[in-house]
Amino acid sequence: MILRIYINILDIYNILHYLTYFTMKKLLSAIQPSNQLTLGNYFGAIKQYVALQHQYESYIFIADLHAITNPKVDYSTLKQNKINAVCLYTACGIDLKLNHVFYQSDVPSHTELAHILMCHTYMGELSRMTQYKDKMQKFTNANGTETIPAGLFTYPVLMASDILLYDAEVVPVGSDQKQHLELTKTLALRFNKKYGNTFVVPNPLIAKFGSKIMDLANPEIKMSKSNTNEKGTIFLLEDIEITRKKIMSAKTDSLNKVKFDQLNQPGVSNLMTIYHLLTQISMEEIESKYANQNYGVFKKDLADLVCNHLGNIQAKYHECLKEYETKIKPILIANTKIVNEITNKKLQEIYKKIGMK
Ligand code: AQP
Repeated sequence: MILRIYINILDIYNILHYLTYFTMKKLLSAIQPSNQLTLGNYFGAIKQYVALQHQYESYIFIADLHAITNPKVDYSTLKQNKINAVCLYTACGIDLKLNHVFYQSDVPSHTELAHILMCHTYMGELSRMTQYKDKMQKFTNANGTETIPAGLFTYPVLMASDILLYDAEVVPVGSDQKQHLELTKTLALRFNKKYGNTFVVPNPLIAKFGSKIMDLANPEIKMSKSNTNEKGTIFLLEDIEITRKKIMSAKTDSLNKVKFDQLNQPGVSNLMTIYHLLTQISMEEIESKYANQNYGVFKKDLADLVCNHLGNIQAKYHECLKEYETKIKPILIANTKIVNEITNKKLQEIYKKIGMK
């Protein structure tokens, strides 16, 4: 009896969801499987997808084509990293049946539209992208810029294409992607002005806290999958004892005061942000809770929180991985078919607008 009521509630919930689906605004976002996903990806992106999945028609893909713009990407682990990313999405609470989750390289319209947009983007605009400049610096070797792939330079155009293909209104991202979103808006407006209304102009959705988790070893830089010092990055799938050590040895300062002051105490402020995101306890409350404690006590409590949280995600991830071939892959294949139909239609509309068809 109780079971039947529960099933009925679930049915009603699903029916309501599908009824509102057609009036829902569209959301699009993605993560590159260039390495294992990090705590930064989790707080800046994945957590937002989970929170918004019932309010938007969501397209959340694995950006494998973006991943290969990184000249250091390890091709031998790329396929497994893609699978891991999907299983991590699931483990973190993304419902694969509710959201369109797919691999970018399975949807050729992304690169086709990117070429069209590339012909409407200026070299100067791309040269000003700070992420390109940062990554270029990171990857420049003895040969100077000789070995920087052109794909890294044109990355923001592929990203604009990803977004504009779906008429997405909302793009949840970490704050490092804000400038790319600005370029996407510029390209949409430029195109609409030249060829008539074609693209929806999207807006980034950037969380107040967690939009830029900093590196634990160097809190002046963003935590990244590809940072050279792995001690500064928490990978979602790493051994939690390693995570604990990384938190306990995270760089702080000599003030020994748990205080949220990003300018003067960037290290401890970053740790407080993670603490806040996991507990919802405000910064003021955290400060008063640890007013008479040293950093060691605060770090130990934070390490317990993070390790607990990651432990739960990892357990669900391993369950999902076991079912990848039988349960997850068929859903991805079905999603890919739907998404290809949507994007082919949009692409044909674009070709007509520019006078090619
Ligand atoms: N440290 C971070 N804090 C908050 N958000 C972050 N994001 C990335 N790092 C942080 C957000 O995660 C989403 C997916 O990012 P991505 O994989 O597409 O590219 P990225 O921003 O270049 O991420 P990484 O980890 O720094 O990758 P690598 O090292 O390969 O370049 C985006 O919404 C991003 O803002």
